[in-house]
Amino acid sequence: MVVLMKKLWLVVGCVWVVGMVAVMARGWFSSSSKAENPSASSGLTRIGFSKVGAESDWRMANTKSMKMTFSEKNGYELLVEEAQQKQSRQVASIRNFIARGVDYIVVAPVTEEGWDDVLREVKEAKIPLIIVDRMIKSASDDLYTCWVGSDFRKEGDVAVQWMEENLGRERDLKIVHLQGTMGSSAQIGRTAGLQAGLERNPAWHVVVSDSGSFTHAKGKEIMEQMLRQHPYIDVLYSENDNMTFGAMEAMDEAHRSYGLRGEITVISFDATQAGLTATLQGKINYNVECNPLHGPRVEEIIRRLQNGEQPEKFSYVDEMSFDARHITQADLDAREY
Ligand code: GYE
Repeated sequence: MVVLMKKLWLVVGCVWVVGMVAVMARGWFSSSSKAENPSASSGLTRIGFSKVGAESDWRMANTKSMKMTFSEKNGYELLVEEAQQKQSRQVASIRNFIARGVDYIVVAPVTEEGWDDVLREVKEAKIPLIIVDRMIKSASDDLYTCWVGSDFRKEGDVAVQWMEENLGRERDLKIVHLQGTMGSSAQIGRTAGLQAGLERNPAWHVVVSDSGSFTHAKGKEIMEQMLRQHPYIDVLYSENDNMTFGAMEAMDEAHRSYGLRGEITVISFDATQAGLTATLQGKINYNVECNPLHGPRVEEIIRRLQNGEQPEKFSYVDEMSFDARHITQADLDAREY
């Protein structure tokens, strides 16, 4: 009996030792493959993401890309706060992320100005801050780790170059200009491209320029007014696809023709699924891509930081553009967003 008990204790002891070794090994492997400084309790890298809002298809695709990349399965806990296009809400979110002690803060800023104070607070808290999509203007580049996004000025230049080559530089063009959220990099860059085109081509005129805040509803509202006030319009230069869709609705309702076979030439930005569909249908003449799939790009930056490497301070995404006369179904099929 005593011998039997001794054997039983031996077996129990062995099972316990093997179990402990397995648990320790698991902990060691998971911490070495995740963040350098993962949040103690969960073992996940915690990321606070402050997004602009839900104003456009582009934004939806951007949010989806971030959520898919920074999933629990991939070793992250992503805290997403949406700001309804208000900077004050973004500042509050960033303070909240500091208070919660996240490992990284990612901000897609609504406008460029007014960030210095909160950036200093992030710096003092020693949390790396990655800016994505739109840019900020700050007293010093040292107030954030790095930025990744689009060259919005180049997007505007590409659109204007197409107008010069296809509509003519001598023509008396009457242009309706639908602007995005005023003070956002996407608006500033795309507007600057048009502005430069106007300076180069004195025959071109902007009949009205107004901000539709990148939304369908506002794009429609402004275009309705413009169509009532201006019987002759040659070009709609709309700074994103969603405002373009709103303007298209207004033009349909007012029985005004547009696109490849119409009176008004339509220039748009983003080239989302829906935007490219309208381009393939000949409703948008020229669509300049703006790529929202930043999740993997931000992850790469975080990976570098975790490895003690210094990521590029500014990284621009390569982008394309689509002409309704040349776009194919294959271009649309290849679109991921
Ligand atoms: O073009 C627009 C969105 O900042 C690049 O914001 C982004 C812009 C995008 O609402 O659709």
